[in-house]
Amino acid sequence: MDVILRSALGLDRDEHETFLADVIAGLSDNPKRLGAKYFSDVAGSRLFEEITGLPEYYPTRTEMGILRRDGARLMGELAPGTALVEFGSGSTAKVRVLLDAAPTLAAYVPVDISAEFLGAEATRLQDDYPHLKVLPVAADFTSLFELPPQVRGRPLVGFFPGSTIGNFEPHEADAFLRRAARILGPSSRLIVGVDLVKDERVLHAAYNDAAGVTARFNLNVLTRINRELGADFDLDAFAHRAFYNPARSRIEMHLQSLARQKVRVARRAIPFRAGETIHTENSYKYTLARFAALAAAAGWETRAVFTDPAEYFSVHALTQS
Ligand code: AVI
Repeated sequence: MDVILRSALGLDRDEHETFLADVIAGLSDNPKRLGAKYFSDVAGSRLFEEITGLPEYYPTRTEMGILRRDGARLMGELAPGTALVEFGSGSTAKVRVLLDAAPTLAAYVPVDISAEFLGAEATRLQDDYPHLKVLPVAADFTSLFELPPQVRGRPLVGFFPGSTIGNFEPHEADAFLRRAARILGPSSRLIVGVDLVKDERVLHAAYNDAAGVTARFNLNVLTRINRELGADFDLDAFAHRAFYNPARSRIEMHLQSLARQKVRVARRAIPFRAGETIHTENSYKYTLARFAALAAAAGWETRAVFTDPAEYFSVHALTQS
């Protein structure tokens, strides 16, 4: 499981209204678009978990390999009482590798939008690491939030794995890094997983797997809109399209209308031309230098970078400059 699990547990009334407003606005736009955050209902989260184990989807296992090999060096020397703060802790698989590599860590703060999910994972983790103070925070890490009082004044290390930063637009990635600096405070550190620019064929395969799981993941957003917003998308009339856009260094995911058609969403008729697409996700790929520059502009100095031998994926150890 990865960070995308974080909002898998259903929407409250306000979130439902926001979902509807976002869908209507996105489908009325030109080109049409939908927010990638809406992938993560229960089915979408399961499909994403399946994606992370696909032979073509290298990021998860490659990052895990780097954390296993270089976890101790990534964490470096830790001052007594150091706390680890994870942004969007969908699953604890990756942080467990860091906790094992840094047994002197005093506290772990998983920050996640889903309080229920967070509670279950945090309890399991607390049982497995009894010496560690596990202090979950239910918050949206894409806005400012308060750390628990127990970690204020402690040395802090942030952790943001999975190249989730690649799903942010560059200005959002900059804003995230600046916010993380404010939340973690002066002299803190941040460990970030970042997917790298590479042979387009490798990238293409990772988002167009032979088993069609990524296609089901992409199309699932339409199933969700049908179910939760009373829409009538015909899933056979749309196809998954994912391709690398070299000018923007990003994988783009789209859903392409296979015919001229009208779709009803909450009593509105949304027209589609044959071939028209809904842009559903971007996954930015960085070079090491480009990510270091992004981090530097947001106030983070690169202390060390670890990659796999093929340089498919990178994990950056940053300190506040
Ligand atoms: C969650 N995120 C880092 C994934 C990615 O690779 O951008 C989401 C994903 N979309 C399709 N496959 C995986």
